[in-house]
Amino acid sequence: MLLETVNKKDNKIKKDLWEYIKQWDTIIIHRHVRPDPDAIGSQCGLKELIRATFPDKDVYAVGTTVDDLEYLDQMDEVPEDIYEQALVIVTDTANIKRIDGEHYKMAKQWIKIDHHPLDDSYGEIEWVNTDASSCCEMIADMWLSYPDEIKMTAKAARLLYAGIVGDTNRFLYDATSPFTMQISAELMRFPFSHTEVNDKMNVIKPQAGKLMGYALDQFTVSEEGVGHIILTKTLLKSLGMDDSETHQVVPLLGKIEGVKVWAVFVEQSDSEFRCRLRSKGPVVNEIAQKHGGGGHPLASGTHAKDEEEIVQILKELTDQAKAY
Ligand SMILES: [Mn+2]
Repeated sequence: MLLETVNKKDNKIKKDLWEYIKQWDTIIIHRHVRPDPDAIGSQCGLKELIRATFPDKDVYAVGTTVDDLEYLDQMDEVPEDIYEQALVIVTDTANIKRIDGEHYKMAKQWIKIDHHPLDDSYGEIEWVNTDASSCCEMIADMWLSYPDEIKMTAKAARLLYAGIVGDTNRFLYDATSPFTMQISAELMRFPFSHTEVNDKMNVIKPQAGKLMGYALDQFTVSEEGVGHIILTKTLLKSLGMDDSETHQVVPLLGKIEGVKVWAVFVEQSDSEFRCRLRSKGPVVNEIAQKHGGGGHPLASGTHAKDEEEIVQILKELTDQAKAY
């Protein structure tokens, strides 16, 4: 039995979007650079739904392959010349500059499906739902709006479930709603192993374990409740790791008693720092935006060009934590 509480507020846009998708024979789906399970899950889950529903359409998922996420799905090779007659759909990607792949620009029409705050508008149709826990939740929501028309498969259900689990950190984060739980329950009815997905997502590499140990040993927490850690290139090199594996450190500092907001800085090859900001209440995305980034109120990302800018970001976080 399908749930009755579907998200009604987006009914019109979901209908427009689905009707639009029907008109295209070739559809190429992109997502953001440095993908996470929600990016891959929404991209490949949508591909699978469209393919299962319309076997005659050519549907592709493109972008850089990430070894750690290959257990979810594989990327397709797409000849450049088919873009001219294709519809491009971009999932889970707030900004144009974060789209993985270049050729999307050659397509005549784009669609954006995303759950991040709208700070960069693009696409013929834009469906942005900041109440959704994940982009995968939105794709599953579309399915539940047309359950007789859109064909869900075990493969698609596995991908969408993985994205929801990934973006909610197993239903722990604030964005997890009753609707998230209901949708996840509907997906779990399909014959895939959710324990297999959970186990794969839980595995860390030995060097990531060492990095987590370093972070837990070396973090700083201020009186005002601002936690932070800086991961240098030298450190990452000594562990044989690259930046793509550092995300596992991010939730750790939030576990420390007294931490209200926290920042994880990762030095990049050009000596800039990538900065992830997280919060238990004080809003941090305005700070992220001020430094050229963006994101959700309680989870954002930005950059610092040097240590001076790190000090400035920490100062702004301190002011925000004090005011909270
Ligand atoms: Mn997401």
